[in-house]
Amino acid sequence: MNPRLLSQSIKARAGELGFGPVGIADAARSRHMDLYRGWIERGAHGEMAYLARPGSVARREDLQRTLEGVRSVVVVADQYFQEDPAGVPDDPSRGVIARYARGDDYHDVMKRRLEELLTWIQSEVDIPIEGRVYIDTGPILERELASRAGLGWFGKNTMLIDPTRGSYFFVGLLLLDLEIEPNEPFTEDRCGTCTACLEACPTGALLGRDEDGAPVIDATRCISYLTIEHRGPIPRELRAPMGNRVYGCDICQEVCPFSRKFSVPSKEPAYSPKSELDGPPLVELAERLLSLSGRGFRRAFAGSPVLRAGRKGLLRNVCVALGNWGSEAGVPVLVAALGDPAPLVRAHSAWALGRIDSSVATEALSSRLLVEEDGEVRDEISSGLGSERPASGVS
Ligand code: B12
Ligand code: SF4
Ligand code: SF4
Repeated sequence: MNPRLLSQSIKARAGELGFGPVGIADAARSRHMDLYRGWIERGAHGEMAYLARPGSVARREDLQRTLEGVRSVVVVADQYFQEDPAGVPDDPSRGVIARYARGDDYHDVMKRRLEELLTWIQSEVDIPIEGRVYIDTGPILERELASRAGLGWFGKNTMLIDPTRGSYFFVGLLLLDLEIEPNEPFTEDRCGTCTACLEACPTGALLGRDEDGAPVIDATRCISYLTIEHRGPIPRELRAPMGNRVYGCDICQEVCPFSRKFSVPSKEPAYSPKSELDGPPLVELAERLLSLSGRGFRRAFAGSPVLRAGRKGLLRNVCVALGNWGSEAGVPVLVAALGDPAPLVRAHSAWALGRIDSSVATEALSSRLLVEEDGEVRDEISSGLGSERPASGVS
């Protein structure tokens, strides 16, 4: 089949499978590796070691290292926008889970459909062809390929933005050793003088554009990183700015005029929010998590993106949100969390109790200090009680 016809029929088939928009990129080497390497050298990726491994950096630069003979990349967008439930995010007693994580895991949903597309292409062309499906997890610069396939531009919030649909879409790739007519790259910057996302980011993670025009993020300050990827304690100065965001963050998309104007709810039923992840009351969510073991958590949240934070990580985040709410109604569950087997959970519940002006909270902290053996938890309790770290109550 000729490359132009092939491009048209692949796009039509991908549209039937629920993707849109769809573009084709050539398989040339990345033009932005200096930026990528500089970002890693500055440590802006934090604990996401998979982004820095030398072999995987080389694969990001050159797609041939992933699929020998690759000639084209089919880039699909999958729209996932969901409206917030009434009261969310303004009600501090409820947790906000990022839109992408309220339904089923997009990796599974998109992989099935992209594999179907690959099988269909293999049956359409009369020569044997190789293909590889990638959604998010491979060492590939997905957004660079998406902009080369004409899908949109890099906004100052670092998201790839489609000028007529906004940025609430996932990117999926199909690498093929087949020549397909590529789209024109998207070369404009439509942000203009707008700086809404830079002003709205509560933690100052967005640093604006560099001298080449690339948007820069310090991922170690981003709430999405802190609540999903980061495994240890959340830096104290970033806890209050997290507000009630307990998993991921959409603030820099919520304020973007393109997303505000064009986002419409996704038609994919698998992305419909599950009620327990759609603005859950913080107390209920904390009680549920405390009642689950690590294995119970994995079973209860199987197939959901929130699995990635793990039981400890999610409880840590919920404790921070309870502290930010600052209500006495959160004290009983935080006192229960102060006895959790995980020091990370105990430390964050101590911080949260320290922010709630209540005698029950103070008494719980004082009693725990008598038996607590973990140094970091003791530090959190002491600073929650507003004192220096006292001598250990245990030998
Ligand atoms: C690591 C990662 C993160 C990190 C770091 C985010 C970041 N901005 O880099 C954290 C955990 C913070 C994160 C958060 C989120 N992520 Co994320 N993440 C990724 C991942 C796995 C790698 C991104 C990466 O390599 N970053 C390093 C930077 C340097 O690379 P880059 O962002 O691609 O930037 C390029 C440009 O700067 C370009 N460039 C260089 N020079 C120039 C010059 C000019 C003029 C221009 C225009 C560009 C340009 O070069 C870079 C390399 O190509 C991708 C999937 C993938 N494999 O690409 C998903 C991905 C970017 N994430 C995604 C999503 C949905 C999110 C969240 C919205 C989730 C949430 N709600 O919490 C947030 C958004 C936060 C934000 N504002 O970025 C989507 C984005 C879809 C879209 N429309 O853009 C992706 C593509 C996953 C997917 N397959 O759909 N994420
Ligand atoms: S996702 Fe949230 S914390 Fe991260 S850059 Fe955007 S607004 Fe800032
Ligand atoms: S909020 Fe404004 S500056 Fe930020 S990405 Fe959207 S248009 Fe660009």
